[in-house]
Amino acid sequence: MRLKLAIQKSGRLHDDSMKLLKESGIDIGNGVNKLKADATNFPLDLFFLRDDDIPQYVEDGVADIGFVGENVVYEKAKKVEVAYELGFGKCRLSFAVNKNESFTGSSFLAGKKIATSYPVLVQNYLNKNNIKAEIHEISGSVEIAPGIGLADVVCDLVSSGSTLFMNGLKEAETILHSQAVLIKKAGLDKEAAQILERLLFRIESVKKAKRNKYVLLNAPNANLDKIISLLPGMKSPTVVALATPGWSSVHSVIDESDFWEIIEQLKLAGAEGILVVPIEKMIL
Ligand code: PRT
Ligand code: ZN
Repeated sequence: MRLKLAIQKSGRLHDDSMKLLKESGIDIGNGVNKLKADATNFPLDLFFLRDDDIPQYVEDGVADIGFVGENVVYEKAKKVEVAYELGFGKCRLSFAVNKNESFTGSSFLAGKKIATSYPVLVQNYLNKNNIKAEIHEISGSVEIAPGIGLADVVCDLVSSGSTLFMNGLKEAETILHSQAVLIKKAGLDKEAAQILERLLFRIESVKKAKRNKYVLLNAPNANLDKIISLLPGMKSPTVVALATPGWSSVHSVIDESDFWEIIEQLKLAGAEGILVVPIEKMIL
């Protein structure tokens, strides 16, 4: 039994998807120019598809799981389950208006022509806010629609905002925050579910490692208690005596979110020679 994973053939999610598999210790055999490739050291087969087709393939069971943007998952509304947030491909789906226009909230959209590649998500938003507007579905270059008189408003994916800016538009309201997620077929059989669990365990270890740093520092023994209290570590910090009397080396793991704050406090508590090292995998 092998688990079938659908990923984007080429485009914004392809490289990060491949990188995550590689970091999870999964070697992919043949090149990506084919439709399919097999992992050589894990029971996983890869299918390379257009991102728009991934939810359908997973619903049909052609693939058991897929890596795809939430924007596509919710737009396609197929019978698939979001099993895990992968943390890359982050963007938002937003309404944007001419930069000179003053957007007054959702009522601004009433009676307007809206160009988008996400008609379902836009219609859901309009329904929720009880607004009637005209949706023009466009498959690409949505941002040029106002300039050529095709629409008054666009609803498109934004990451840096530079595409909107270059087209004289400004972001007005976000209707969805999106990232790449792992979707799975509803009712995955037991054996496939077990392989998925192994895969998720590896992915989680990679993600956890990225969020954390290994820290080594020298501390005067007089301040050791204070320094240890600042460093939780996986269980507790490792403390090793230095050759210089009265000093110890302290090793620990710090989460990215409070990294700088802890480093500052460590310095105040007399820590010296602080080294920060990336972690490759983290298994708890
Ligand atoms: O060929 P295929 O159909 O597989 O690919 P595609 O062309 O439909 O999709 P692709 O590769 O462009 O994007 C794949 C996924 O990446 C999307 O479904 C999102 O989940 C995610 N993603 C993340 C983005 C962006 N960021 C993004 N910025 N997808 C598109 N954009 C576009 C946006 O549409 C706009 O044209 O980038 C432009 C805006 O970027 P900024 O940085 O100028 O704001
Ligand atoms: Zn696409």
